[in-house]
Amino acid sequence: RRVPPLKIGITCVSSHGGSGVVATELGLELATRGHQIHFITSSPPFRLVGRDADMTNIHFHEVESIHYPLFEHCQPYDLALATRMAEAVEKEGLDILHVHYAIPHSISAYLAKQMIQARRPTVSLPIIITTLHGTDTTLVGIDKSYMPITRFAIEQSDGVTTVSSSLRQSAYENFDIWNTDIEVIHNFVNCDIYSPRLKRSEKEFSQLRSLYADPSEKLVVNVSNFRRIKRVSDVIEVFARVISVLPARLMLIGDGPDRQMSEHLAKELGVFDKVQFIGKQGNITKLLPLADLIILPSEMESFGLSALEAMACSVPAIVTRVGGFPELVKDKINGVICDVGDIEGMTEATVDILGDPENLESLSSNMKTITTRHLAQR
Ligand code: GMT
Repeated sequence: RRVPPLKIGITCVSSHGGSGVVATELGLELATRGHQIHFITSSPPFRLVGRDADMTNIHFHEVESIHYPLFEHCQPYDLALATRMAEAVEKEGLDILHVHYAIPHSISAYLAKQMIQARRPTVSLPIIITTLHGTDTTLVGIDKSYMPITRFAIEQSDGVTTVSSSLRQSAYENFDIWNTDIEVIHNFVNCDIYSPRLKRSEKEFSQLRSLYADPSEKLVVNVSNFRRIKRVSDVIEVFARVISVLPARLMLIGDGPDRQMSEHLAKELGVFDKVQFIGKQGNITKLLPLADLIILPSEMESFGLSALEAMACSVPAIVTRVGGFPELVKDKINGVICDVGDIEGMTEATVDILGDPENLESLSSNMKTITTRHLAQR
């Protein structure tokens, strides 16, 4: 069904995180289909910066919040956002405000709508779509200081989506909103940019890979924001056991609060020279295809976008039995699912995959078919 061109405001966390990635990719895809996309964010979304894509239908509205000494501990960004949203709706005639994260984005959208209704009753009101990504529902949103307002924002939205069935269930349970219609729309990746050995010759591929591992070594990867919940230390523990069995290197992409502790652990376990902490990277689509395996041992993951990104590059994933992971990874078919903290289980799975070329090949090819099917259904 062809949808007439719409004017869509998109708000997301622009500095980091899978939710911003999904929001950006959605905006880009909608723009290529002729819709006018208006990002209303504090800065241009990080995946948009330097992206070689057609920006014809993409617009950006920067949310500037003042830094006033009186608000030393609480710059009221959500109010500045509501103001900018209302302006964008009035000026551009936006049909939809699609917000990623209930807190604070959904609340700002609600306020914007109220402002327009009160001041400009002739302006048609936008539809508010809220996409829940996880932390807003499973952690911050259920903190008692935010719970009632988050529930209110979800209930006031015209449409609510979650990135996995597991997250929908948590939203129903945590907020007791059983009468709210929540649609599950799984995260997705753009297979034109996430693909095995992306448009690169064997020579170019080997050259790039040699920066991170020797040809005789397997390359294991983890992508995270180094928050405690990501359990990067488990990856290092597993890796330290694995290299006593087979030659390998570990590439840790990302940065955050646990990075120092992780570096310390790698030193303590005597594997620091085999672990590369490469920080935040803009060229993740080039790095992921270099890996043989991704390990994501998170304590919670409403979806686990990094697993899907790696899988789209034919890299099998070892993940934990939490949140949305089991909706993406099929145990022993396109990856392996272990319990949280099961270092021995993850080590065994890693050795089984990396030490057996046939197993690795079979997981990779199964995964490609399943992932492609999963994406094509969207
Ligand atoms: O996991 C984070 O710390 C970042 C957060 C975000 O804002 O991107 O991730 C959440 O949303 C992603 C995109 O939908 C999901 O892939 C992640 O699983 C989810 N994180 C958690 O549920 C902890």
